[in-house]
Amino acid sequence: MSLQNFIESLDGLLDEAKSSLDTVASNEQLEALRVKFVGAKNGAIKAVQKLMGAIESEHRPAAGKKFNEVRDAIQSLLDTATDRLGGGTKTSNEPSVDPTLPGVRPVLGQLHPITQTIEHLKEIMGRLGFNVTEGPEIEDTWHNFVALNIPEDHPARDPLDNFYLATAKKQAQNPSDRDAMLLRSQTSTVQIRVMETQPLPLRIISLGRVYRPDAPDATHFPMFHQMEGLWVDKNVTMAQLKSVLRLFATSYLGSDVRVRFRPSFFPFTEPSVEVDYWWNGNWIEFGGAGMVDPNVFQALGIDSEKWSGFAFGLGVERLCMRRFGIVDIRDLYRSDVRFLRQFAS
Ligand code: FA5
Repeated sequence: MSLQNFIESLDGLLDEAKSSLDTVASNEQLEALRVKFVGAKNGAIKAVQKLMGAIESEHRPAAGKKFNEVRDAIQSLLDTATDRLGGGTKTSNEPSVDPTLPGVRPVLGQLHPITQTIEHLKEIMGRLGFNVTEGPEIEDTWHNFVALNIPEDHPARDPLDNFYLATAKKQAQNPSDRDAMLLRSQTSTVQIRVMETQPLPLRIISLGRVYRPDAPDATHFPMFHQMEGLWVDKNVTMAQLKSVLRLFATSYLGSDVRVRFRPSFFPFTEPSVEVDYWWNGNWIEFGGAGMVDPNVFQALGIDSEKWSGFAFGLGVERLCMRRFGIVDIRDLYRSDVRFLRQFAS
């Protein structure tokens, strides 16, 4: 092949590339042209390169130079077309997106209503001087029952009413087994842990999950949260307990909330009460409370002649439901974002 013919075919190829790449209108067409001109297997450039072998050796340097020029020129035409269609590094000032289109609003997460409630309760109780403490969700029977004055034969310890851990299977046969572990059934366990470790006087709350094999219904769930409160000092009275709970209820549920105390029984308080609020024509129980039983102080080596205290345990879900107007506790745990999103913090 003569040098002249080789140069002519290269010029022809460049002309063809120019006219098609200057007007290419879509990325699909551009891709087809890229394959056509510079495709590694059957591209036109490749085909012309193969012809170089047939050129007389004295003309080969000139042919190689021309080949390189045309190959680079076609590549730069491809780059320009790519930029123009918005596919590559931008070289023109033309925006590749339409800035006048409305933006896509990012979906923001938010705190679960129960988490919001917990934060709110901590804030209210903090203002009343209660410090926040924590305790483990997996407990031994000493903290969950024995130290709380719940005797071995008490129905509250029944394996059917608790989530004993598999390691404690033998508990079913022997409820007095002190090594048995369970998912705590109440946050009152934290009362014991705090009095074991912190100096008196003390004023604490503890918020966390508790577990009971209760059948789910509108107001019961097998996992729920409680807020435990404990105030131990000299001369703590039932009147103070009632004032604190009333203050708490009006701060959290509004000044018009109606609260009532019903005489009740808990092994670890004496006297004991159950605490209800009025909602939608019914009294709803939201917690239990009472004066710390001297037996509890004694189990911990605390002088019950010198120290007195009150304790309370409130259901966090029921407080949250009342505040947000949620009528079925199960809705809180269906993980339906459309439902949960309604309760923005
Ligand atoms: C107790 O758990 C006592 N530890 C409370 C206490 C603490 C009394 C300190 C005295 C001194 P009770 O089992 O009643 O008490 O539960 C307290 C609250 O937890 C209930 O009023 C209710 O609001 C909530 N609750 C109980 N069971 C469930 C459940 N399955 N689902 C949702 N909330 C529940």
